[in-house]
Amino acid sequence: MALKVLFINPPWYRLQGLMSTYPPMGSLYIAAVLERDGFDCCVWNADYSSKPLKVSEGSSATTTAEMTRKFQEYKDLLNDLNKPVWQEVRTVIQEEKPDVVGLLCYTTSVQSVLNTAAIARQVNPECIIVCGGPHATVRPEDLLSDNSAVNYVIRGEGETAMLHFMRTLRDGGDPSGVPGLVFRNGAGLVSNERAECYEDTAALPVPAKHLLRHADRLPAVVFQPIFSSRGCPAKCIYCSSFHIFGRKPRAVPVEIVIEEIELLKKNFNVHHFFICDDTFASEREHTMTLLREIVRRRLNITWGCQTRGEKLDEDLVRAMKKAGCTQVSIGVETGSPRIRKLIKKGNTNEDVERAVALLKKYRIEVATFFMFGFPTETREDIEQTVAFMKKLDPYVAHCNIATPDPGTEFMEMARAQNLMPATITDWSMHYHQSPDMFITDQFTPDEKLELIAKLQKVFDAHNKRKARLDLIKRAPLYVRIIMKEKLYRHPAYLIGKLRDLT
Ligand code: B12
Ligand code: SF4
Repeated sequence: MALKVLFINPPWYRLQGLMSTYPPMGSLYIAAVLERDGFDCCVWNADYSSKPLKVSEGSSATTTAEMTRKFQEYKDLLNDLNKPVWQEVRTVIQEEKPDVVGLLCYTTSVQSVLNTAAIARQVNPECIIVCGGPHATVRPEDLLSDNSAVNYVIRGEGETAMLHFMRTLRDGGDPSGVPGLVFRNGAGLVSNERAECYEDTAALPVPAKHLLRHADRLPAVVFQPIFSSRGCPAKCIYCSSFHIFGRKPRAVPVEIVIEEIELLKKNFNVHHFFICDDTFASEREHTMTLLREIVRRRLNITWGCQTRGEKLDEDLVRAMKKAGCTQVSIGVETGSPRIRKLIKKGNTNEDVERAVALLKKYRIEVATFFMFGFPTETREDIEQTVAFMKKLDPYVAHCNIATPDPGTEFMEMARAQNLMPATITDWSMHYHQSPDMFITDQFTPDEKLELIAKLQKVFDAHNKRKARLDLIKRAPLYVRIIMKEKLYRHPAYLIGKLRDLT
């Protein structure tokens, strides 16, 4: 009998009364590789709900203040396994009956991963539990303490290592030689050397979205994310991405991206896509070829992407528009040139202004990310950032609290300035809406809370005004999208989206 693997993205937004539609793409890539080899796989995003919850994902900025307000509720849910969300985790594991449970672990979700593993162990004492993802890669020790139910961690890109691991289990062998594997051995941990990053991107599979649990009941928006490259050459001090993908951009061959788009159109009725590359157009020539191909094949799609200001020039933006681009997200982060230098953003305010102006010229919606609370950041720096946001006047402006994640230069800097403890055991407050972050030493604790609330209010007001105006101006377009994507079949999702405006 084929071994069954259940991949889970443990609940995190759900613990804050929100949901995320984004599927665990890493698990879907791995599941595609395993399926090809005869394994039975199911991928479950426990952060998606069919109930009408507000939708919090990259595109939703109005929920930021709400997440901060719900901090205590989040902590309570995290620590009480009798709550309905954990009962749901138990039920899904009971129904799917996996031999192997694969868990995606971010820094914020360590406790949620440990809870999910404990539940899986209760349901089936024999099952094998393996974790991967950004936090598991940098700090496997947090998941492999003596009382944890987790058996193994696989560091880095998981496709090849997980295949190797599963084949060994199938053959009744000992997986301890799998590259990137970390496991307990007596009092300590053994950590095998990682394999190189997937250099041959042509060998990467199309993510197996059909293996999502109840794929036929999910709205088209769940199927939107695709990738045209892995890896980002920039060195922003707060970013963890390089731990998984390295710094060398690796483009996915154009034919594979096109094949994936066609498949998603045909099988899941997707007409709008989100290209989630860390930095879209890192490899300009590859991107231009992809754009030309989308036009040549008359794919008739719309799409969004995320990139850096200096990557955009007029020829590229024109080609993006022609190929159906409707929305671009840019990591602006700050309006203060001093902070921009400190965080090694590697570009200037002028680069960002130029990019935003270009996108507006071609009527492409601009979403922007900002961060506050870096070490030494002063009131004046913050005022410069707010002024810059207003000057750019984007369609969406995300207000984030700068968060030092493990393995980043930002964490080292914070520790060197005594702004972060040397040892951290509870990672549950390490996220961009957490009132425990905002570590600059320029304010008293009360001033910080006041400032965070004020900033979130300014950004929320900006976003709601823009979204309401847009809804009025482009009502017929939204009706068309609802009809085309058959969103009327998912009223809970639509209500969740509309709740963002309240
Ligand atoms: C899209 C995205 C989101 C989406 C969806 C997240 C989701 N649920 O999947 C949204 C917007 C909801 C989101 C939210 C957040 N995100 Co985010 N996000 C991303 C982004 C841009 C792409 C994720 C992706 O699909 N990657 C592509 C896949 C193929 O890569 P992957 O997931 O890493 O998978 C590979 C390996 O990790 C491994 N692997 C993954 N899962 C598993 C499981 C097993 C069993 C095994 C063996 C291996 C394995 O193999 C995979 C294939 O090679 C990444 C940046 C990035 N480059 O990944 C940031 C990133 C993951 N996010 C990050 C952060 C900080 C957050 C937030 C904390 C932000 C916040 N609110 O404060 C939240 C946390 C949400 C949560 N659930 O805990 C950080 C994570 C840092 C960290 N140390 O954890 C990243 C790396 C960004 C960065 N530049 O630093 N995010
Ligand atoms: S541009 Fe984005 S992905 Fe690249 S290093 Fe900076 S934050 Fe990370």
